[in-house]
Amino acid sequence: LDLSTTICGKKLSTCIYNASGPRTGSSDALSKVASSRSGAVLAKSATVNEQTGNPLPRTFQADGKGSLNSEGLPNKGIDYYLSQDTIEESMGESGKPYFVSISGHNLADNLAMLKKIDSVDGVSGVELNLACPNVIGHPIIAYDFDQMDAVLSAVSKLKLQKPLGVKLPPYFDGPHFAAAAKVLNKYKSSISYAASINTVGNALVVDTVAEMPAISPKGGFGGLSGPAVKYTALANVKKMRDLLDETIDVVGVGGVETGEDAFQFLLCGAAAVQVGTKHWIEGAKCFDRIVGELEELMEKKGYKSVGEFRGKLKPWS
Ligand code: RRO
Repeated sequence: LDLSTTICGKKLSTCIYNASGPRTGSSDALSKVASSRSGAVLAKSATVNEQTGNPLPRTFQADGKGSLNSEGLPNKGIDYYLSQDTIEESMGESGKPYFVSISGHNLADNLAMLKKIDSVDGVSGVELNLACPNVIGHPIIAYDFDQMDAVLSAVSKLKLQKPLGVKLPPYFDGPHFAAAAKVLNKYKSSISYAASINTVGNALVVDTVAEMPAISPKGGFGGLSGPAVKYTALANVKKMRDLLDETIDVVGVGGVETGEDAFQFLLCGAAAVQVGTKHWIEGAKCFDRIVGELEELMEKKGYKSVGEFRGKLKPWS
């Protein structure tokens, strides 16, 4: 069976890999992903300098249906994720693509990090996170289409060598899908892929016993993830695949727990599928399990390669 795919011009041995976020902050964690059947390794969104993130408690795993986080970008700073020591400790002899993610506090920070990344050996591409919901006082960039345009305009002027992916928030309304896709298409020569979706911003989990929010930062509001967001994620992948230029790949992410979930994202047109919350809960062995389940399902359906069904969701009429 052929579960391989190509992202950013690099071959991934399997089309399943980790999302930026949980268990991606250190080389120790990343090395576990590299040793699994994950097709690539993607690091935690970085800022220019190391930071500890929001006050604890800042994560909550609700009832197996959803999870909430307001981590506030805890990370070791971009230099850590770009150091040859980190890359070697993380990737070992796996030969897999290594991607970094950035989520700067402002445009200047993002541009400075992109310039740094562009000259580092062993980095296959960069995911620009325009969708973090948890930085206090900073709205989600990709919900402000003028700001999104300004960021991508400045980024495109850098004429980067490294391929660029853009991490998007979930959209919910037709005109918003269209507006986001229009901005991305405008800069298609600078964008390799769009990853949909980041967490659903500003959800609230209430603790009945304590009569308090389940997490502390931002009055308890945080990004919702896990199975609760899978259908929103599938819709975003399908819409983006329909609206984006064919040269921009769509990477699907949101609530993937099983090989069957991954299959559904691939049907909707995802070039690859990332796993965030389930990786957080289960650890890196989730990649072995999910890839195995996808293989089983493909065998049952008689598919030999992902290309045979990718993007082929059948219409009702
Ligand atoms: O670190 C976080 O709080 C965080 C980030 Br940067 C993000 O993009 N999405 C998310 O749910 N949490």
